[in-house]
Amino acid sequence: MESNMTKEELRALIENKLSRHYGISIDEADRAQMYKSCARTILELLSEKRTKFNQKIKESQAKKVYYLCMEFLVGRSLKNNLYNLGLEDVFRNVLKQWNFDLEDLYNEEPDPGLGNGGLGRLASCFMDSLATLEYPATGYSICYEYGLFKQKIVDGWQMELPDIWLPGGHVWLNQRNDLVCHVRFNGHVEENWTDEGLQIKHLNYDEIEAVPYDLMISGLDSEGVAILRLWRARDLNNFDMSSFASGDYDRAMTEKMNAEVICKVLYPSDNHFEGKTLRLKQQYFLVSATVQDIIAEHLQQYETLDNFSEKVAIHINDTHPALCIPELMRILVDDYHYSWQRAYQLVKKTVSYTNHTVLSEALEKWPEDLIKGQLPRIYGIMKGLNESYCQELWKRYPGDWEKIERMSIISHGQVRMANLCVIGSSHVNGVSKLHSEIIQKHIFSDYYRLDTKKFISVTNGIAHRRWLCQSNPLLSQLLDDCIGPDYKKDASQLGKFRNFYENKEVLSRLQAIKQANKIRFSNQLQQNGIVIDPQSIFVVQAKRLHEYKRQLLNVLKIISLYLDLKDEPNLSLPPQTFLFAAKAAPGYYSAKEVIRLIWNLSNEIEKDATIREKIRVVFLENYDVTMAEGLLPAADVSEQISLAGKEASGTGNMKMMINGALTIGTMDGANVEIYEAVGKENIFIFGMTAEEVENKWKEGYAASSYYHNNEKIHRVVEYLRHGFNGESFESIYRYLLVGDYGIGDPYMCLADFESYLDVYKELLEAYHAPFRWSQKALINIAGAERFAADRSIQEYTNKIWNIPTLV
Ligand code: 26W
Repeated sequence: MESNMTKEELRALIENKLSRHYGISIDEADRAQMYKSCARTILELLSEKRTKFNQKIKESQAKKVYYLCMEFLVGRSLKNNLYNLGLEDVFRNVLKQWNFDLEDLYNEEPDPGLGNGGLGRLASCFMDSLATLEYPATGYSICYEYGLFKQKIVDGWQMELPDIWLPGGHVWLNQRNDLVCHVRFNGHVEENWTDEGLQIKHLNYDEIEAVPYDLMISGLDSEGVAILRLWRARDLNNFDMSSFASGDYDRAMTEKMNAEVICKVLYPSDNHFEGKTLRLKQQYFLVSATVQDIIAEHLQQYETLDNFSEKVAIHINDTHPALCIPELMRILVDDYHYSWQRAYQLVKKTVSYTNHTVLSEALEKWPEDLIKGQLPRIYGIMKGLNESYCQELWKRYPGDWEKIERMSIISHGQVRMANLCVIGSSHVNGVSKLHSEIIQKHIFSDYYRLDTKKFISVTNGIAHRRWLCQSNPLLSQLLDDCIGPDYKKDASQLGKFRNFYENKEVLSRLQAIKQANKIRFSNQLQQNGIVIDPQSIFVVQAKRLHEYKRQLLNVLKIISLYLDLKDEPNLSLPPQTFLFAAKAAPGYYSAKEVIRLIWNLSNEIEKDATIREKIRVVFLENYDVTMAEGLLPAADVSEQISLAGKEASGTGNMKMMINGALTIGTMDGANVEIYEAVGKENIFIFGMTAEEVENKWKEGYAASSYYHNNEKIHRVVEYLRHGFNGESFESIYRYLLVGDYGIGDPYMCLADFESYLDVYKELLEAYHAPFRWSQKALINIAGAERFAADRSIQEYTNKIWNIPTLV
């Protein structure tokens, strides 16, 4: 939607910001000042819009959704807001007259890395949809001072540098001193029976301030503005004046720093639970401040909490904010004197939970003593919840101690957060059909049998406005020309693109667009001294580095092709560029080893002038949202090759699909639904199914049998064993064949290798027929209609949050 703002109006607004904040006029402004002045101009417009939207919500008394997540990977804001407000053209024109390029200003903005990967990016895509669909929504998270580390590769080894995003990112944050609240840690709990019943007091606690910073997210062509509220810890009181006065400055400062360290840095491990005290503090800090904030807002409007669950939906994104369940209990029982039973009912009706992973090492289990020490009152409440739940179970399953133990919240000195979430929620959902089936059948099977209706499935989706319209303007234009612009707000319209399946002009435009995006990305890389051939096939695997995602399997395939070419240099192969982008958790040694392997393979191939014409490997440093926006529209092939049953959904698969890449993948996560959407002709599926993987485990898996019995596997593994580029890869060789349990790699790379290679060869064949390939791409773009976050959000509002669609 085009806005009707005139150039004159915009000029005046920007000039006003330059003058107010810097005391300068246009001709004195540098890029950074201009970027911030544009940002402030947008904030002003968003605030006005938000005020109107708030008014409308208040009048309608609509139910509100509060989305809690330890991570939001928001990406840059300037472009997103300009696009959604329909202001890109007028800004571009005005800036041009002042000799500023809008693209340059976009690049002034740091990309806030307030998340690790899939979880945090999904949360941000959902905020975009909530705003566009005009639901009253607030996301809650922590304002980490340092986001996810910046990755640097030094001689193949990943190094981590701090992500300092606030100097450039702060401009988007609105500090709300009017909404500061207090969070209490440590101390002890005293219980006294009085005439009014049991009085519970939390004494000798340490208290810190939680200061909210709001980030506004505009919807497209809508009145909606969503708020992402980020909490920062502030310690105003704990300054030890007597130490300071007596000259002990260090001592005066330490306590203050200890408290503020809570929101210093995002934990960089994805899918791996570490059990650190500081992380527990972060979690409680987030939920305590958030629940207090939600309650205050509710009371201001309704003056009672009796209707809380009718007007409020609190969603916990994975188990990390699970402590909001006992925190809400605490406030209802201790501060508002609800009975335990009534409070529990309100909590269960208000809270819902999404599970995002089945990996056992990702499941959060906190030591009981740690929670008891850090959060004594919360601990007491969790014990209470556990006891009453076990009593209920005892009535239902008398004598079945084993089952009751499995389903309890606290057992063997550990507090199991996933169990707490299931017990304290109205609904539990998985993030793809397959994943939801797996959680019902495995990790939550006891609960599923007890209450089948509690469990549902909502397949993930992506913000197609960001991942198609903004990052691929050429494709967006083609779609406008073919099916009209309505798909921007209603992604189901994308399906109409199928009508152009036989249209040669559209298909050749599609091809030209992919080519242009590949050139655009190659040029971007060239600025960093990396040269790739935009005429080659771009084969992209971009995601966190994890064993289950099997970047290693991709490497084994490339080695196999490389060895083929070494044997037969004239082998007819279309030129291919294998692009890897991945951060490894800093302490994840084997993941870092895989990066080292990729980096060295890349160098080894570069040495051979003839081979590097045909295959080239590039490791892209420091993958983030901004890089993804350039890379994903340039992908020809999307690698989604996790071991079936392990990837909950995947969302990169959807982002590449909507940009016309073809998927080579296993029947895992949302790949299964991509397969259903496009049909077997338009996707390259290989490997074991989740069920076959399960059976293989039961049969007994031994990687070495593949090594001994399969010539191609043997050759590739031997190559690894001997090392190359002057480096040894003995550890990876051992990982593949021996592993921790003597049976080899638990993610079964070798078991899927042969079928992967076969299907990859089919893919190369298919690439030889460009017209057919374009048809397949077209079917993928059209088939992406069902992978929009808007559709996911409609399912959440209908099936989980019970919020009627606003009219
Ligand atoms: C406690 C450490 C930790 C940190 C992050 C455990 C688990 C996580 C996340 C839940 C992991 C994650 O991001 N999962 C991904 O979620 C995406 C959104 O639903 C899915 O698309 C991915 O398949 C899933 O891996």
